[in-house]
Amino acid sequence: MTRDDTALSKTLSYWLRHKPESADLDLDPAGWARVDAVLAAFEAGGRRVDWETLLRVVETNDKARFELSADAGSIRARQGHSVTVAGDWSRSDPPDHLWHGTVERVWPAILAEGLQPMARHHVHLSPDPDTAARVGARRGRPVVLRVAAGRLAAAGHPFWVTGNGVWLAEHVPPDAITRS
Ligand code: HQG
Repeated sequence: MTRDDTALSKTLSYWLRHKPESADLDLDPAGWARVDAVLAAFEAGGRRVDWETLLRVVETNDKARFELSADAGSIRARQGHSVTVAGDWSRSDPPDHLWHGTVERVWPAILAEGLQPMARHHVHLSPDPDTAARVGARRGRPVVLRVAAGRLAAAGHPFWVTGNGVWLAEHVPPDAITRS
């Protein structure tokens, strides 16, 4: 992604995950906004973005953060919301292990109370340790945690997987976490 596309992606994340009202956008219950309203919001903010540019940001986004509806009339964030959306992620049986990347300073809290969703709706888990290390590295030197997802699922904890391979859980108790 170019620098401009990254800036657009950040603005879209903010609108579609956190503050749709800041751009006068209405999200439907599943988190969809109308594409024409999004383009109008960019224009209102003094940044003309055309449809081809928006499509490129959706298609080349490094983490496939956004998706377009089948008719390409609507756009939404795939996950990571703080606004309430009724996710249509699929409930799914996870692999035996999933991974979470974090940093040293929060490890004592995680050890005491497990992984919490914090400002998001879900705990985000990665399918492999390398991805988790990249997630953790956003905040400092990464600490990678292994989560016994298969055992939790067998004990009745729900897991969901998003269209771009991010696993979601409600909470991960400390006894299911191993520091790797
Ligand atoms: C930590 C990005 C204290 C947790 C990434 C993390 C990912 C606790 C932070 C996606 C805790 C929350 C999600 C506890 C968890 N006490 N701290 N009990 N439990 N934490 O950003 O997983 O670019 O909400 O370890 O790449 O870091 O947005 O979650 O450090 O895929 O698309 O609290 O966000 O993707 O931070 O990242 P976040 P995350 P996007």
